[in-house]
Amino acid sequence: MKKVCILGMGYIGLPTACMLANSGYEVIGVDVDNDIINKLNNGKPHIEEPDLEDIFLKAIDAGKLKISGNIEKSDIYIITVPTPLNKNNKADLSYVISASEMIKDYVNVGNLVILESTSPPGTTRNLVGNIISKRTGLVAGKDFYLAFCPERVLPGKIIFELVNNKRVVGGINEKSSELAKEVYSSFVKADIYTTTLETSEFVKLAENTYRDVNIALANEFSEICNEYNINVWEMIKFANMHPRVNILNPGPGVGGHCIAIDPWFILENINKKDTLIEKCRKINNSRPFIISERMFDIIKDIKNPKVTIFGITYKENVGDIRESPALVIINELNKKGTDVFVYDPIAINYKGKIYDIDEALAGSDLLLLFVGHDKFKEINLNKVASLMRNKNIFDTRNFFDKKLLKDFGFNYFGI
Ligand code: SAJ
Repeated sequence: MKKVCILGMGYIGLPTACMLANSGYEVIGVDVDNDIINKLNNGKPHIEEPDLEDIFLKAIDAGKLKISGNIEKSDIYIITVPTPLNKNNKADLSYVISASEMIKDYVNVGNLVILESTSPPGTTRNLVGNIISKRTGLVAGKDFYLAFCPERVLPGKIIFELVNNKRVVGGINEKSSELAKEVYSSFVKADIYTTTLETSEFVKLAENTYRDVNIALANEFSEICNEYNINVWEMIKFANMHPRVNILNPGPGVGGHCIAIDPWFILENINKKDTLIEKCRKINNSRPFIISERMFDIIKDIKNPKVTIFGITYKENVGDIRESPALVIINELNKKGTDVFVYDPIAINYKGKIYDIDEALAGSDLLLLFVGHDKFKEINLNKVASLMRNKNIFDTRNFFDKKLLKDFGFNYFGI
């Protein structure tokens, strides 16, 4: 039985470790965070994700998955650590470097090393590969095998998509690609395609950049439609009836740890200036400021206004608030000394206060809907209307039924 060591027990590492452990591998999941290790060793995943707890407990109970702070000698090493963006819009590869440093003393002839963390093209070869080769004297592709295997899973559907999404894996040579493919074939039901290291690194970035550019176009359409007095949502709905058109939705900005970050990685080491990709990033980054200006316009004549924000996560129905555009708006409101009351029944790790719905709405002058969690569908609009001082609703997601809101006496504002 082959042994796999996975570094980084986060959103990707932990589910992947469980999958491999339940598919016949002996897996050791390593993390540098003692809180995460303790939680996992107490039988509780630290991530909320459908079905994760079940597959985690199955792997632990079968004795196939072990969680630890230390590396163990293995046949396969998989790096799934974060690659955040630094202040200069460059990839912070410090976690990839330290993970490579951690395994470099263990990698032996015939082993396979896989990088799964989203990274700028060239990272697997020039960073991971070089750190190991320099230390061990082993040549990548000859003495040990090296591959990049990006994931494509959607938060909220991670377990389902890990099994059912097609994958593209890139090796430093054909043998590396084939060995990496074999690892993922143990639990992936969809096709797995092989290519070069740098192509697979770029494919991952291109996917998220495509989405970012598409959303930027939708956001630009929304600005232009405002000038023409056209409802952008209706316009997009009709345009998407064309068999080859699929415009995404405008909104209050693009958040999360993927789409708002990955396009910058493409631009990191290139000479080309003035790219479409950068312009689109800027359009999407400007959204919370545009929404905030409109919001101040709605409440400009109200003395000491109280604003209620519904939903502060980076998107609907997830608890993650990383890079959420809502945090930008809250900051803008705080800067202007406006009272902000947040209501979000599923957000986790928010440093500010989250109120219950009645407290958040009592005497409010504006309800700003930032993300449309399914839970908000159960809200009693009659009660909302009775609690608010001024019945203004600014719906940035086209979530509410505009006509219904008007029937309840609300002033409706959309994008
Ligand atoms: N958003 C819009 N309009 C839309 C769609 C999304 O404004 O029409 C906003 C969302 O509100 C959110 C952000 O964009 O703030 C990103 O949301 P998302 O659902 O598009 O993407 P993520 O970040 O949750 O997951 C993406 C996925 N990539 C693609 O769909 C190409 C996922 O498959 C990737 O695995 C993930 O990034 C990742 O880890 O890279």
